[in-house]
Amino acid sequence: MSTSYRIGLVGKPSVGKSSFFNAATMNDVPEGAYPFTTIDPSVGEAYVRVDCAAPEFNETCTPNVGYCDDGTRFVPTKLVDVAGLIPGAHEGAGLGNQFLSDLNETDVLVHVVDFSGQTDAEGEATEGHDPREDIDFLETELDQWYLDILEKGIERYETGYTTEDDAIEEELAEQMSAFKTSEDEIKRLIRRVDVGFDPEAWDDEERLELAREIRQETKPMVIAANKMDTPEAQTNYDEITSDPDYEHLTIVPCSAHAEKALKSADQADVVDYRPGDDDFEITGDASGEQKQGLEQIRNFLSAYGATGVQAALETALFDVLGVTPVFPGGANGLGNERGEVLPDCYLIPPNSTAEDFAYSLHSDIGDGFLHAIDCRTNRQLGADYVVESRDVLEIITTN
Ligand SMILES: Nc1nc2c(ncn2[C@@H]2O[C@H](COP(=O)(O)OP(=O)(O)O)[C@@H](O)[C@H]2O)c(=O)[nH]1
Ligand SMILES: [Mg+2]
Repeated sequence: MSTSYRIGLVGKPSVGKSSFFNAATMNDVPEGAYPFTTIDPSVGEAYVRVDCAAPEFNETCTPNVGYCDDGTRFVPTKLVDVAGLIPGAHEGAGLGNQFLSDLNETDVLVHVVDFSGQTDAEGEATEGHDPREDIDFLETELDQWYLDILEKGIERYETGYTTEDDAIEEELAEQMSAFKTSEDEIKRLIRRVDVGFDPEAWDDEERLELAREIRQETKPMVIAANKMDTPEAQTNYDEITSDPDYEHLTIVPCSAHAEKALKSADQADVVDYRPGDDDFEITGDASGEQKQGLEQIRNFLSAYGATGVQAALETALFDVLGVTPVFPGGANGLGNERGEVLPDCYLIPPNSTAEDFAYSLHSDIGDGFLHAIDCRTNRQLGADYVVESRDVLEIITTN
């Protein structure tokens, strides 16, 4: 059993969430330039790329899930189209509550922002809207939501629902358990904002600051600067990526339209395109108009390196969340007893040890853990070894 990550697509209406979702999953979800097309959150399977380890062993892999294309593994991950972000969501307006509970189920967010500035705060058509407003809006909204919950925890602590010697981090970790945080993490964040451990002494600003820290830590986020195929978006992108106030953000230039067009053309055998690549080949008959469209996309790819859909997902999972891809293997050959070669690529939490990895395979394997073997070097690794990206590991157990 491997850990399953959920990447949530968020953003105000009409920024291109459904288009991004469809491009990434090629599922059929209604799209349209009007609010609330997607009432229910849509969950689909997307892929993240991992360089396959099999070629290093002169082997050809046989993936159990996902697929391998010329040395690139496409490892499945869950993608959720979280509709319903509107101003005032945390106060329960509109689809707000549903939005927040769906959000709770995600590990990392891709905030889809319409960089063309052609949708206003409510998702209606406009001109010259500053995408920075949308970035700020979502952050503020999430911070308020966290602050509300933080305040409840502080209140409980102060009114003595807890036993006397309970620490504040214990109360807050419990109150914020939906965010998958821990006492240690809360403690570390309280230290980081440097407010001391007596919540009665925290003023409003300090509470908000702490809420913000906890939010950033438990709900990390990438910004997909979407509609980058428009000149307005390109101008905004240049401006925002050189604005020092937005330096701390991870912004990935993106065209959901381009990704979708290439995948559709690939399925129709008009082009040969591997998702995430920086180029494609025209292999079939294309009309003059279609060719022209494809050449425009080719220009986009050479300017931005890719359509950005794959890049946004991978940046979220690997760079922002720090997930580690690891291959279970055998030191005496990669094949298992069923003749499968490197059938799995697991995505495990950052800083997982060899023993953690064993537990993620199966609790029995974790319980019986003796040591791991690095299949590339045949070196023996102890329980505390921190797994590195693309390790190929065999776990040796007592049973
Ligand atoms: N130019 C351009 N338009 C896009 C792109 N992605 C989405 N759109 C358009 O933006 C509008 C809203 O898209 P949709 O996916 O329904 O947005 P959602 O409300 O956030 O799910 C539609 O007209 C899309 O065709 C893109 O990459 N480039
Ligand atoms: Mg939608």
